[in-house]
Amino acid sequence: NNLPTTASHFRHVDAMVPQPSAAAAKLSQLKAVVLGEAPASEDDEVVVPSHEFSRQALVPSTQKYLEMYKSSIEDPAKFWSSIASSEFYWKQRWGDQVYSENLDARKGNIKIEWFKSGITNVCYNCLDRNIDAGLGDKIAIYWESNEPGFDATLTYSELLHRVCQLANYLKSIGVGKGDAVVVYLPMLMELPITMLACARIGAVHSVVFAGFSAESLAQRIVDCKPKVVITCNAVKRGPKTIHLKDIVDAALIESANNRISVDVCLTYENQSAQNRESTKWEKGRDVWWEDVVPKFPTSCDVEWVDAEDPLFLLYTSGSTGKPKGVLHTTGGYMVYAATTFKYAFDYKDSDVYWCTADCGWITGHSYVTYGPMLNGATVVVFEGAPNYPDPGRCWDIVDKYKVTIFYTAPTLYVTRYSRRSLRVLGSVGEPINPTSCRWFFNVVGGSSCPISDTWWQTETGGFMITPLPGAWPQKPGSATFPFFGVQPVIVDEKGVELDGECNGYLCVKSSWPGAFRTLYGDHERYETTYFKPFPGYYFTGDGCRRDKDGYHWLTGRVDDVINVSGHRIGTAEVESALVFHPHCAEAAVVGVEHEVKGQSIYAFVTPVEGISYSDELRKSLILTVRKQIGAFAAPDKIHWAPGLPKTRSGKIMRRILRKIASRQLDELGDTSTLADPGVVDQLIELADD
Ligand code: 6R9
Repeated sequence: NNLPTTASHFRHVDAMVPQPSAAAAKLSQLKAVVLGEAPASEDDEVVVPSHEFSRQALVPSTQKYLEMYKSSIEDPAKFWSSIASSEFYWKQRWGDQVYSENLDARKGNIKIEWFKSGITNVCYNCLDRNIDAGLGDKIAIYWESNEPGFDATLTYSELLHRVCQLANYLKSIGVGKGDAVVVYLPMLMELPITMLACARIGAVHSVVFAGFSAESLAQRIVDCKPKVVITCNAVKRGPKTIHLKDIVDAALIESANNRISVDVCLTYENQSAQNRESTKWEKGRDVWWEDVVPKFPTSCDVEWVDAEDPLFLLYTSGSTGKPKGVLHTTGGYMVYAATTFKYAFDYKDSDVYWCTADCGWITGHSYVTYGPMLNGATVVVFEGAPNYPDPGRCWDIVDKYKVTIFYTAPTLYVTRYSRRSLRVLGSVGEPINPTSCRWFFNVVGGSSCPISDTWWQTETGGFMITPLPGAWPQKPGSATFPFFGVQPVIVDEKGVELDGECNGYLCVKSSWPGAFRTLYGDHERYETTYFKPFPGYYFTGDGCRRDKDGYHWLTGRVDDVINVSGHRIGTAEVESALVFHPHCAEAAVVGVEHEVKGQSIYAFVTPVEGISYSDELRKSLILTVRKQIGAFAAPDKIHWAPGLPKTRSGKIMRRILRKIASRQLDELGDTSTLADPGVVDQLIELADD
């Protein structure tokens, strides 16, 4: 019997429910929040949803949340199958078992399956099903170009036609069920179109964020061996033009050196950035999208797939060098992405929704493309940079499209515009500190929009700990409580579950439909990384604190992963990029707190013998990282290191490096176990500010 026991969990849940009188007492604190004042302790700052908001919300009260949550935990099979069957189209219903799971490596292979033997298609559910329900003429995508004043729209019917044309083209070149398709596109409409076209024919898309370098792209191509790579010639981001096709060309040369050749490079001609005459071209391999795709029919039969057939691969950083291919399957992901979207944003048919994430990250998969479109939502897709041509651009877009739900990373922007249309705000990617949260609430939301601080990961497929606006009094900076069906636990270093108020490692017991099923081609690494550290649990890699009222406060990664502006980067990845430089003997990378980016990358570098420190070397090291990974992973700081603090067994003591990087020199702790304690003094001397 896989059913988790709920008794101990509900001790917290019951403790979580604020008593009505307590909630009323907190109202005076609400006033303080609106006025922008912070109470003495962040744990005591409570924002009660407005009566008006709660009244119309899908989950209008704490009580209702608890009812639904309880039923989702007590009988996950019933809870999820009732949603799956009432809100989605299945060609054939799943078998007797709604789900089966083993999260305990001691009992055999880790396995998670949901809706197995159910036959469906995610693209059909996003488009055909909604069109059949009368949404054909509803706007699916408002596309806003990098340049203000250039835009385009697609209705659901138009989107379906475009998707079918591309799906038909892909079939014509032999792409079929289970084949990988690597997508290296910016935020053009063609990006969601490509994702949906792959889903329609059962192909597995692997979108690579178009800020990754040729080397990173090649690494992903070599790992998943696609038949086709889909890209565009160039894109403008802010004032800069980025020649994506050149990067793909270099990546394909690199892949060929690793004996992986790609037959077709389908290239969209993005005329606003570059014309085809000036685009380098390899005859026989390269094909212009505009020359072939529009010639194909606008309807295309759906490839019906099993709920456990793969939908997509998305590479993400871990604590070792090689990116991991996170694999999501069809049925569970579909149900989970759609349901989390609906409840966490309190979605209504009349909403206009904008998520600023790029489809190159999980947020763009679940909450630009799949979650919203499964709900038949109108989505804004923005090509450009949030501060171009000026810092007010985001608010221009909010006003232009009358955006009602705005989901973004908690980075501060200057504000000048009215945001009358906004109804719900969402935030993701990094801990949002109470000050930014207060700002987001007071200034952006006009003190009336609830904020959904959504905690989740590439691996989880969708929101895991998130406020349901309307249901819960919020605490700025806390992701609050688990979504339906999610059982978060906080464990100590021995893997013992902690009760009540506590601080420790965040794990999840029992599976949820959106969970990833494996790391592509490396199930063993899947088990080792996520399920072996705390046997019996999925380990998230994050630290978490639970306060006296049961609210969850994420405290950041506890492994060697850095979060820069919501982009996840492994320290090991940056280190291997640095040592790729012929003059770098050794490198150690840590994250330091950064006011705007959350964290920034700080690198300690030991040059090879005979090479001295110079500004030139510094610049060329940074350039190497940009080339190896991408500009977003470039270190903000290079700290010269004649030696690195290592234990006698040779392990770099990052704890000490983190303290040096953040200049907390009085907190270095015990350095006596180092092989050479003298290196610490050298490093402090070389700290140049
Ligand atoms: C969705 C996404 C996952 C890591 C995760 C955690 C951090 C995400 C957060 C948050 C605090 C939040 N993270 N949301 N930390 N509060 N609301 O970002 O996926 O790129 O895989 O990163 O991001 O550290 O483990 P991904």
